[in-house]
Amino acid sequence: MSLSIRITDVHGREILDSRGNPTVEVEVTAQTETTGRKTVGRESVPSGASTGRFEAIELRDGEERFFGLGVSRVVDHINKRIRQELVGMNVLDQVKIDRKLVELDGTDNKGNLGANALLGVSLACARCASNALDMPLYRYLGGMNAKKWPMPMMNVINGGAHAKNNLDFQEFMIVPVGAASFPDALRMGAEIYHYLRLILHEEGRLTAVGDEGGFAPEFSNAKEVFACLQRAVEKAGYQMGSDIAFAMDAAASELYNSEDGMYHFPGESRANQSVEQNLARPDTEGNGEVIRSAQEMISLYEELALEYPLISIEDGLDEDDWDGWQELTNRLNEKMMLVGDDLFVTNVKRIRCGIDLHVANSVLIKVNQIGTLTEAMDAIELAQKNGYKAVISHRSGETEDAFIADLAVAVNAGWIKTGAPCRGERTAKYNQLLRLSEGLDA
Ligand code: 2PG
Ligand code: MG
Repeated sequence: MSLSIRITDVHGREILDSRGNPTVEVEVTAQTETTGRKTVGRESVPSGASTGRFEAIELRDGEERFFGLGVSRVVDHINKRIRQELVGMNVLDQVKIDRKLVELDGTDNKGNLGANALLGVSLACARCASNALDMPLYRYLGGMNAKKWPMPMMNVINGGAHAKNNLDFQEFMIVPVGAASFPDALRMGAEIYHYLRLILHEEGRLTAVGDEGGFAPEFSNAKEVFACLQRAVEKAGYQMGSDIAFAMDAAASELYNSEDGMYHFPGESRANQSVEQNLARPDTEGNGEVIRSAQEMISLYEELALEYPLISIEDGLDEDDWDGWQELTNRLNEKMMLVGDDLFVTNVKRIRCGIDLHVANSVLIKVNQIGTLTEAMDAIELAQKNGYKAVISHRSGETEDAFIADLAVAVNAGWIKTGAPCRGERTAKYNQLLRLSEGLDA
């Protein structure tokens, strides 16, 4: 007889995320048949700012409260439609539960009940199951083979949609590739983060932080940022390349203009214009606006990689520029991780397309881009089986939930990006990894 832990209740509520916007929290309660014991699993749902066009739909109320961002309709879906269907199901049947959720929604993009409704319930079921089995979540999700701590990519300078500065690229990350353990990796990142604050302060730059906990000062362009990061790395006593590498998320879909097929850099343009004598620059149009073609974007990445130990570029080009991505992959595939975020949106159909076209070599995994745990794990499996790396990722709007830390270990992802080593919603994940790393071998 198989173990039966029946769902007795599903309860959703509206809570606040790290940006102070409403999001969904779900509690799933289940009862173990043999013992009568009741267990609760609670999970919440993150939210992006630079969202991909092909992501599953995050439903919002669109009414006056919370400037239209309320999720009371979503909560209603959870407490009525979804609850009604799930009560009585075995909480251990994650795949069946997720299929049921997808079927209940009935659309391709989860626009009916909302990916935020589905995901909250899906994750809370997994959490409830692991609690009921008295098993750590990573062990429940990954089984006996879950063993590897993920290398953190720590976003210490924020730009793009995550900050109000002139930086057009969204994320500048430090990666402690020389670390021997997760605690070492995190310590190295935190030390550099503090030296970075000191250096920014000495240079008269702002040390206020952006959405992901990284600093958000004014810089004119990516090269200036990396030069500053290098100063922080060296001041902290680390070797560039062997101890610390760099990674970035260009979030290029945010810069792409489909009308002219070019990438526009409004921040860099403003920064150039504010220089007293606006000297003509080779990459500047007559009107002072900085615009780059896909070819020029790739050349810029090549230049950056020549100067700095840049091991990963995420969303280097637009989410629909498959030709550009092929070129990008041809030119940089051997040198670094080319991560598809908006490009793949954790969707097996798009990842399959990328594999067939030899586009990118890594996949960013964001559970809320697709809406159920099973589909996210399918995406990870497809990527890994085809030699693509899986980078488990937070969103810029987060909660104190640390599910993704366990997920990264469960699937032996090897990589996680979850912001700066600062701010509770980011450190929640890192601190959970510290706990988990005590029991890991690799
Ligand atoms: C990204 C993410 C997370 P957002 O683009 O990779 O860093 O940002 O959640 O705003 O999409
Ligand atoms: Mg991204």
